[in-house]
Amino acid sequence: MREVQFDGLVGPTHNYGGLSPGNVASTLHGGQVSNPRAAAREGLAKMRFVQGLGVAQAVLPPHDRPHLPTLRRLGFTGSDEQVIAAAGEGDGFALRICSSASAMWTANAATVAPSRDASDGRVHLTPANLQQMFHRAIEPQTTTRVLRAIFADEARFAVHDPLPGGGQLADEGAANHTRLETSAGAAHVFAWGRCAWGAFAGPARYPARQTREASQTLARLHRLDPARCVFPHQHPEGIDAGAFHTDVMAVGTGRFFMFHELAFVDEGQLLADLRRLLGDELVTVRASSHELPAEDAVAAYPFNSQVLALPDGSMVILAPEDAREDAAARAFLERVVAGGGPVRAVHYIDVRQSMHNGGGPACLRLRVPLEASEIAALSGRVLLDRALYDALCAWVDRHYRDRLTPSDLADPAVAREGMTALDELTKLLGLGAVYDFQGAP
Ligand code: SUG
Repeated sequence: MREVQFDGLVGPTHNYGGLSPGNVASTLHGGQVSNPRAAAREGLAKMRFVQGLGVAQAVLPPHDRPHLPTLRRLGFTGSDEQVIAAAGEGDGFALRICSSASAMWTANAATVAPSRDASDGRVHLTPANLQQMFHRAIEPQTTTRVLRAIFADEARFAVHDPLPGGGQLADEGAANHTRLETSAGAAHVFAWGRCAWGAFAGPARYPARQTREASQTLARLHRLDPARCVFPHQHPEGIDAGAFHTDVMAVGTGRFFMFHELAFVDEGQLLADLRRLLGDELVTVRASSHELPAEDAVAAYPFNSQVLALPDGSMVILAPEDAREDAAARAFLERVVAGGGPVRAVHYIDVRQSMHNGGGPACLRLRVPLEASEIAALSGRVLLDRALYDALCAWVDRHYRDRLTPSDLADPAVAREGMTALDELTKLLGLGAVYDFQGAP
């Protein structure tokens, strides 16, 4: 089994809309000028780097934005041009919440279980409903179509509908899920920030996004052994410091898990459960607030790194450039490498365009553990090789602007350019019709 990294291609409307309260970077950079072309190129460079390490890398397409069907549902009428112009009036908020390129953060696209952990022997994917933020709640329909186009073989893959139930089953996808594995077996860590039913200690300043009930439903839907699932509570102080998803303060894969002391409320219980399920092979590294203040963890994102298992069995961390520049974050990552565990090196990568919206390397990828036969059964041309990388770079250079402000979204040319680009992309990736403007069902 190999963990395939499915990265989201950054969409042509990548902009700083200031749309995510509780996501410190999004609020801080709201209204600034973005560079969609540079953002897409940074993402592609990261994918190329990962593939160069010998790790399987794949791509997921961006979504069509501004999303005209949603704008029409909000009551804007007339031609596409009229809809966009009316939604852009005043403070342009309606247009902004329908124009984010947020589908690029594919750690929030879905939650995934490998076939070897599911009792029916299939790979399970549930697209996240992303109920908590309007601009993200319009992603699941297209995400479902895209995943069904790629994971089309129903004998091997089950792509479920997003969870029902509105805010009570609010689900943010794999950003709150970690699969660990040793020779003793696998363990699934499903973290949550609030309960739909029942009392809990919640954050005071910022919203908690994932519900415990959503996490429990995913474990059941994916046919996991309940005895191998744990459901820790995200620390409310961590959320209030800006850890809106678990992956802002914790990351792990295989036999390695690192976390900040403000990631979970009861880390003692979590570690005891993991030790019981995974035995002594599991290596954990904890950062205290003294060693790594929460502000540094949130600003520099050392935990929002990719932990990648290389073909020789060793691991590397792919961290954002910002973590190299932050003394405390860098010292922590250096301690991880020096500690004698499976992680042999830290590589730093510049994904600043995404970071300014609160999305680090780990947000930009969805991990899908697949057997070789399952990789061979994927539909479309989504596995990255040199030729696809070159084709995607040329596609970005042909279609993307190098400057975009939230107010530019009112220009109907932005929507037209996006549709032309995405139509071409679906042909390049061999996906068929996945967008509303292509008449997808
Ligand atoms: O949902 N930012 C995203 C960042 C998602 C990061 N993902 C993970 N941690 N896995 C969010 O808050 C900002 C968009 C804006 O403000 O324009 C945004 O949606």
